[in-house]
Amino acid sequence: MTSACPLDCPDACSLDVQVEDGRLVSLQGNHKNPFTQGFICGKVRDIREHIEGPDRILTPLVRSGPKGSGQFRRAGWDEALDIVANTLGGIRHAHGGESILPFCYGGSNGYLTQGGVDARFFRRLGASRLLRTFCAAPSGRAATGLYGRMPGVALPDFVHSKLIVLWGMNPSSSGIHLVPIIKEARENGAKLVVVDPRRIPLARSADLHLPIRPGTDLPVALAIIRTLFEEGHANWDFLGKHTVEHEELRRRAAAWTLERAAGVAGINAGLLREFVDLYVATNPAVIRCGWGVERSRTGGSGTAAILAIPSVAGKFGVRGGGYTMSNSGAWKLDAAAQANEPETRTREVNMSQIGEALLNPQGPRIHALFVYNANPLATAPAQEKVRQGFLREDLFTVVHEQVMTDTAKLADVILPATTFLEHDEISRGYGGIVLHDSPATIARIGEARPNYEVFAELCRRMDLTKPGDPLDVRDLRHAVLHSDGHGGAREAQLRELGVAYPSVGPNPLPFVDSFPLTPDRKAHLCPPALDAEIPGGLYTYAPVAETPRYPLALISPASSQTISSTFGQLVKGPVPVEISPTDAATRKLRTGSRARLFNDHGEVQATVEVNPEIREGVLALPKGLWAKHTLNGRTANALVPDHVADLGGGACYNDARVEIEALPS
Ligand SMILES: Nc1nc2c(c(=O)[nH]1)N[C@H]1C(S)=C(S)[C@@H](COP(=O)(O)OP(=O)(O)OC[C@H]3O[C@@H](n4cnc5c(=O)[nH]c(N)nc54)[C@H](O)[C@@H]3O)O[C@H]1N2
Ligand SMILES: Nc1nc2c(c(=O)[nH]1)N[C@H]1C(S)=C(S)[C@@H](COP(=O)(O)OP(=O)(O)OC[C@H]3O[C@@H](n4cnc5c(=O)[nH]c(N)nc54)[C@H](O)[C@@H]3O)O[C@H]1N2
Ligand code: SF4
Ligand SMILES: [Mo]
Repeated sequence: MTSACPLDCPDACSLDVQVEDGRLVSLQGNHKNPFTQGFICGKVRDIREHIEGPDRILTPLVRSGPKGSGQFRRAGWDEALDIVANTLGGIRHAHGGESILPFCYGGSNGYLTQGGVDARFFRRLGASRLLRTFCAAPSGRAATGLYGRMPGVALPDFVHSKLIVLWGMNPSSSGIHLVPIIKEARENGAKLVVVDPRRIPLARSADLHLPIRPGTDLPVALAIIRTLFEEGHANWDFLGKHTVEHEELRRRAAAWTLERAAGVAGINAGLLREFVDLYVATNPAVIRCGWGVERSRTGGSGTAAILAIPSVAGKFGVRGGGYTMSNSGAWKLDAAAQANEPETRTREVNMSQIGEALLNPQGPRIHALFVYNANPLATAPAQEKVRQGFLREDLFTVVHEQVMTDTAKLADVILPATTFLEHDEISRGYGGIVLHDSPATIARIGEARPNYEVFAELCRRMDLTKPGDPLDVRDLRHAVLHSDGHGGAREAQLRELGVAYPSVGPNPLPFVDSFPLTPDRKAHLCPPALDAEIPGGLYTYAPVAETPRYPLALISPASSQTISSTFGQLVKGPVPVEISPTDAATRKLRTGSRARLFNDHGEVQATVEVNPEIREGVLALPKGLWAKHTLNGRTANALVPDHVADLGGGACYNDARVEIEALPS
């Protein structure tokens, strides 16, 4: 049988699933999605350990001990749903709908498991709305403001590039199907540049590596833009025809010489000069902008400035030229078509500040939290506040989950969730441009149920169902696939090819086949809407304070062993914090030492790994760790502040500034 991987990964692999008596035997990649080339990552190849493993939640569970004790008793679905419906009903009656908050993020990128029946339920409850900002909020705002989320260079088209720039993106972990494409391009003579505080695997053989300090992308990108303008390499023909506001961008970049930016970024100005010379001289040139850039105070402006570079230099219009960020803008499908209920105007809560919202709310106090598709104890900033918030005695917490996560352990009621092989799903890639329609392939484990069934049942129990609501999964699927008016052709394509493509096809050429989805179809290089969002305006650099007390920047990049925190239960601990040889020597740390990392937000105790691939002044502890992966049950997020980025209210995971010292042995 065939399926597709809907996890929060750009690639969206197509899969062959071997099943016996409803049980998964094995899983491998197939070629239905040509971009994923028939291979998949190790995590999903081994997904049976997740599906059938000892941490799987098999039945509903109701808390039987003190909050956070991890003591639960088994319950039937009827009893558990009655508790949820009655408690939510009571809270709504006593405190109003806005005292209830749904909490969901990247559990899967599927259209059937998020934003559909769940939206119907929470809209009709009058619940608070969640601002979904863990990821892609600043970069999404930047890409929308500048290019209206036009799809960028299709990843397979990187084979045509002669210069590939990986900027805050590490495909070897977080989007592996780009790696062979880069290899092929390089065999055809392409040069590779990496802009990353770490010497990522692809940087080892790159032509140029700019190991910039975290959070300094904005000055670096502005200095490149300034140099292009000042040295006669701006493409006025392209700028005049396809962009507006380029004069304003030029003005705002004017103060950033290569030397000044290099000073802020902590690199040799000669490296920046080499980059500009290579970029000017090489065509086609593509910048693959990753999500490492956006996760800091000026990450929105930083991403916007990076995305503006190919416009200034006029790099579009040829295959393999331009930029790629997220390609999800290629799709106009709407999960909310399943909701059959318009959006409400209730209070918004930024998920990246959930701890603060639970402890010191603006507006009505949150009395109930319904977590699904997320593991905030592992993934939200300000972990200490999040934990304190979840431990509030007067908070009612429901967690719908597949496995016993750190978050599930703090629930009052746990509901068992199916995995994507056990339920129907529609999903799309945000790297490769492709859509999958994948019915369940294996039998459900234990009493697990999919999101769309749980929320439909809760609607029924709370009298929130209306005539005309799509209820059956076939109707839900139909609502999504037809939500943009092209459903007929799409269904035909799915039948013929096993996948579907948007009307522009899988490899649209920016500024030839597709244009910015802005009202005038031009790129807006300093859009007023973004400008208004930032005190001081777009492209204002405001560095994170590096105090003598906390001189090190802690970053938390994606690891090849998990997808965010998904599959974390399978990762053996402890997971070490990586440190440069210089910083380790100053602090008398060696590989295997035990250390404490600390700042005013919290403390993490971890083992140490000295790593020459990491630049001085930077520590790395992967994102998605669980409590069990460190020595004191805290992870990088215990040190991450909960201030938000300049655009989109995004989390600033890479703004953690810390000190590290050896633990007494
Ligand atoms: N295996 C695996 N794959 C994944 C994921 C996963 O967790 N595991 N997560 C998925 C998700 S949700 C996402 S959003 C993507 C993320 O995938 P990526 O875009 O690759 O993002 P990160 O791993 O967060 O960071 C990428 C790189 O940015 C660098 N970096 C950190 N701070 C800065 C900075 O200030 N400037 C610059 N230039 N670089 C910086 C890091 O060292 C890292 O190498 O991957 C997806 N794919
Ligand atoms: N320190 C630090 N933290 C980070 C980041 C960072 O760079 N640094 N990156 C952030 C990024 S990029 C992202 S995208 C977020 C992701 O943060 P989260 O959205 O919390 O993602 P996951 O940790 O993958 O948790 C998803 C959970 O959903 C469950 N799940 C999967 N499918 C289903 C389903 O169909 N139904 C239900 N009910 N549950 C399901 C999975 O079992 C898993 O436990 O993390 C962020 N956290
Ligand atoms: S996580 Fe990414 S690489 Fe792994 S199977 Fe899913 S789509 Fe493919
Ligand atoms: Mo993400």
